[in-house]
Amino acid sequence: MARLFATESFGFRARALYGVYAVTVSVGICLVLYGRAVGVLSRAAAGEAGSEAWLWLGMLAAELWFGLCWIVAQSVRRGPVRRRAFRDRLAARLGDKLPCVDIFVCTADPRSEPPIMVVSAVLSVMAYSYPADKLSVYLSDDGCSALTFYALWEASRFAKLWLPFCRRHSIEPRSPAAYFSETDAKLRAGALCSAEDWSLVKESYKEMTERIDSAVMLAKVPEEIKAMHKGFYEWDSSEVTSQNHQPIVQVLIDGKDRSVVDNGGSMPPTLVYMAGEKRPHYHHNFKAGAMNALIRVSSVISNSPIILNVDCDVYSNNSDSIRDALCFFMDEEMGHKVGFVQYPQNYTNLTKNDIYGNSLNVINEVELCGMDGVGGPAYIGTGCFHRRDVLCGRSFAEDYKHDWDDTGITAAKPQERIDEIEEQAKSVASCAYEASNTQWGREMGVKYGCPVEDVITGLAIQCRGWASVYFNPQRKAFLGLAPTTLAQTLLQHRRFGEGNFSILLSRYCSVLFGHGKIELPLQLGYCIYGLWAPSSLPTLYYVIVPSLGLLKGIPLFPEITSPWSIPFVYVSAATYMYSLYEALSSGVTVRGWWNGQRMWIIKRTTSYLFAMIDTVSRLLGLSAMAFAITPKVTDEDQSRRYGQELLEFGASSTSPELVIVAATALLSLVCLAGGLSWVLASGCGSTSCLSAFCLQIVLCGALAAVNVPVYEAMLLRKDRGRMAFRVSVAACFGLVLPACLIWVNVF
Ligand SMILES: *[C@@H]1O[C@H](CO)[C@@H](O)[C@H](O)[C@H]1NC(C)=O
Ligand SMILES: CC(=O)N[C@H]1CO[C@H](CO)[C@@H](O)[C@@H]1O
Repeated sequence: MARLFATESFGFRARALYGVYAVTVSVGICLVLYGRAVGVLSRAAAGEAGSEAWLWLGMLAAELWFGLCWIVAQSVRRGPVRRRAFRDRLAARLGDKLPCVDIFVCTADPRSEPPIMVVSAVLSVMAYSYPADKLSVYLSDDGCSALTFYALWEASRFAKLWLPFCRRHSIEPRSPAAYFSETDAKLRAGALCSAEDWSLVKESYKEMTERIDSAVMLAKVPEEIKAMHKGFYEWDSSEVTSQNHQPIVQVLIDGKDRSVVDNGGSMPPTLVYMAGEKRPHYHHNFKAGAMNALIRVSSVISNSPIILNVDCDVYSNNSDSIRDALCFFMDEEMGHKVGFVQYPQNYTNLTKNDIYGNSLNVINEVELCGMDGVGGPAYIGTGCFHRRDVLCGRSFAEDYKHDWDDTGITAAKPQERIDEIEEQAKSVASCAYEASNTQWGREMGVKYGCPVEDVITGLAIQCRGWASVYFNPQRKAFLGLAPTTLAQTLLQHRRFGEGNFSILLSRYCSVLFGHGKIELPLQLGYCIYGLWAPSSLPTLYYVIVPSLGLLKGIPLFPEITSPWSIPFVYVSAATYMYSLYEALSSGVTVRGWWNGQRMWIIKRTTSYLFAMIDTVSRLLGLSAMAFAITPKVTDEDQSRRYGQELLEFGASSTSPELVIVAATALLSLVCLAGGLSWVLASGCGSTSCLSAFCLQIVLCGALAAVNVPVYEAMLLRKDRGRMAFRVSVAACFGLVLPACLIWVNVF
């Protein structure tokens, strides 16, 4: 029987070339470390320059760490694979005998995630080309906001116009916001529909947007609308706040009810609003708690065997994605092993040169493919299809066979009225339910207690024997919104860094937890992200100490004329060339790569530093876990600068992150200028001096070059996104100047 999917290897065009690269760089790293160790010993033995030996020891430690990170990163670079799905074979085999699918959309806060954006995400997944009676869409509102409920209610009405329109004209993408943001002429040409039909839908979308936006602005649902759905009465009591409220489950559309017919004469999918109960004395576990409540609520309402979850800032860009994903689950030979199918996280609103290095291209195009080659990608929390069984804690067994015929409630409980189902669903979304059923968050559902709960959940699934599949089609299936300011980017990475580092330190550390259950390269693959946060210290050392050394005339690298400098030069040149190659082959521009290098340093010296401090202080019990949502709102002015690829420092903001960015940038510049003038004015009068400081000058010069946009923001720019004057002053007089003075006088 023909397979439903194919797997092929790809990668460095000539595998042999990759082998040469990997072997020579490994040898180079060993020589660097050896040369460094010899240098430390000889300086220690020389005695009189005692402090120099300590500085060399610090360099040795940093280089050991970078070498370790490099080796870990190679674990997923040896055999990346790509998957293809044969949707037409699936159709030929199954016809319309498809399994039911539940789709979970999670939102948390109507201020940072505007309801109109959530509505577009929901509409885009409701519009999948899939039998509507087999599709159920659930929105979890962790902010328990009447405004979000109102927006969803509006969406349930607009869906009756939108879904038949999508189907009639096969339009793509099926998020109305994304669709109507294209120019009219282009759309009309693509959609091939009558002008009246088209303007009717467009007008109606515009009106809905205005109603929702004005309700959000007034922070109030219009009185006359409240009477139109019983769900609004859930917010009548003044006791309902986002942190303290009863469980709310409202079925807005019952897709099984044949009397609900959309304007095109066919049924829309089921649409459910849920806000899991929150009480001050119960821990609600953030998104993981919401996901688990969704799993239970949906088991009462539709109980589909396949679950897709997406974030609320993501929309579906391909109405056939469900069928693609099913090819992996339903393949006769391998399908029964597949626990989840992960799609990459792609963004719509990246600028050409990706100023904040947010594209995740290398992760999407290289690392996740590499993990797939050695056992399966991590679960990254959005754009992922799971088996319900797997999410609920089932272990894999060789004889596992899913009976696709009898799962999901298509017409079950016809005698039960919606109200009864809602009551039942509310009881499983209550705090008391989890308190009495303590396996949730541990053995069942998404795991609790970590800011990146998705990753450990996926790891545990793989450790229970399931394979996972990474599917990265040419045409992207899900498109989300990337952070568009520096502050948002740094916040997001602080959370990533903290989450992955706490996994590394917890009992879920992939090397311990996965030992004997998943392959070693996959165990190491998970560590790549865990090493981000602790990398902050060696990076800071490398950014600060060689620059200061140059200022004072302390050589920290071998002389360029000595053979020991060769491995330094080779390892840096080869790894940077390879990283450029990897970036270019993943669709990043050269400037994008360069911007990525700047962000690499900024993230490591700020986000990951704070991530590490947060993690350690949490482990010591000094602070509790927080879950920072990256806001998806920017003002027009900021968007314009984002479009122009100007770094956004927010002229009035003065966070410690910004002071560090300014200080490290300034330090490189000051030390480069000071060092160069000193060397060129022949502070030591010969070429041997230049030779001793050559590598340090190159490093310091590269740091200064990569920071040029930071200097511009501090000194030249006039717009509202420049660096605040106070930040520059604080960095200059609070950090850089004292550091230089102390350094010059002490060492
Ligand atoms: C999104 O889908 C459209 C087709 O509707 C396609 O042309 C486009 O390339 C897709 N976007 C991405 C980023 O793949
Ligand atoms: C929501 C959001 O931030 N959208 C932005 C995406 O990026 C473009 C520029 O490329 C901005 O104009 C949008 O405002």
